[in-house]
Amino acid sequence: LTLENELHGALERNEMLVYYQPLIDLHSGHITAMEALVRWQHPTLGMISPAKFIPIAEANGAIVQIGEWVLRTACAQNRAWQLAGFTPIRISVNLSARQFEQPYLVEVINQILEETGLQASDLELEVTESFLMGDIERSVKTLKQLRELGIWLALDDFGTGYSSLNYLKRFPVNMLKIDRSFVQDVMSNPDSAAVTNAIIALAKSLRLSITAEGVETQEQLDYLRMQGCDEGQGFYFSCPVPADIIAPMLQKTS
Ligand code: G
Ligand code: G
Ligand code: MN
Ligand code: NA
Repeated sequence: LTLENELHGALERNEMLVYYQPLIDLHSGHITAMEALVRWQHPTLGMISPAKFIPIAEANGAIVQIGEWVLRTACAQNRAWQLAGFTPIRISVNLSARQFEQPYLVEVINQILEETGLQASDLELEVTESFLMGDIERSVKTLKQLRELGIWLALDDFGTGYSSLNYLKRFPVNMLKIDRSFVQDVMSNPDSAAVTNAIIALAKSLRLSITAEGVETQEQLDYLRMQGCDEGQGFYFSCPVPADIIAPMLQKTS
C-alpha cells in the first residue's frame, strides 16, 4: 500500500492531529500566537511529518479537506482557550496553494469562524510567496477579501521564494516570517546575518510585523531582539506539541 492510498480516509479514521507551537513577543516575552501544525499519526508507521504527506495531499487534492479540518480544529481550540480564561492570542494556520485557489475559500473560512465563535482578528493565515506568484491579480484579490474580514496575513518562509519586492508591496499582508534557514546560522554566517537584517529593515519600512522562525538559542534570540525583530518562534521556546501540553504556558486574563 502506498502512502497516497493510506492518506485516503486518514481524516475519517481520526489519524490526523494538530500540534501547536507558540510565537513569542521578543520584548515582553508573552505568547502572542500559536502556529497550528498538522501531524499524521499512522497506525503502523507512527508519526508522519507534514513535510512528507502535505506534498502528496497537495498533488491529489486531499489537502483541501485536510486543510479545512486543520482550520476548524485550530479555530475551535483557540476559542476553547479563550473560554477557559486565557488571554486571547492569534491562531496561525498554514494555507496550501490548492486551498488558496479554492473559489469558496473565503466563504469556508467565514463559516468556520461563525461555527467556532472565533473572531477573525484572532486568526492568522500563513501563505507563501511562491504560490501567490502564480496568478498575482487573483492572489491580491483573495488576500484583500481575507483582510476585509479582519484576518491577519503572514508571508511564511520569507526569503526562500522568488521574492519580488515589486509584488511584495501589492500583497496586503501584515507580517513576514523570516525563514529558519537564515536564523539557523545567523551567529556564524555573516551572509545569513546580512539577509536577516535586510529582511527586518524591509519589514520595518513597509510597516510589517516581523517574526523569526527557528530560534534555537539564547544568542540568536538576543541578536534578533537587538536587530528589532518583533516575534520569535522555535525550539528555544517550545517545539510543536499537543494542545494540552501548551495550555500551561498560556496566561490567565485576571
Ligand atoms: O511541523 P513541521 O516542521 O513538520 O512542518 C513541515 C512543513 O509542513 C512546514 O512547511 C509547514 O508549513 C507545513 N505544514 C504543517 N502543517 C500544515 C498545515 O496544516 N497545512 C499546510 N498546508 N502545511 C502545513
Ligand atoms: O514552513 P513552516 O514555517 O510552517 O514550518 C514550520 C516547521 O518548522 C514546523 O514543522 C516545525 O517543526 C519546524 N520548526 C519549528 N521551530 C523549529 C526550530 O527551532 N528549529 C527547526 N529546525 N525546526 C523548527
Ligand atoms: Mn508556517
Ligand atoms: Na517557515
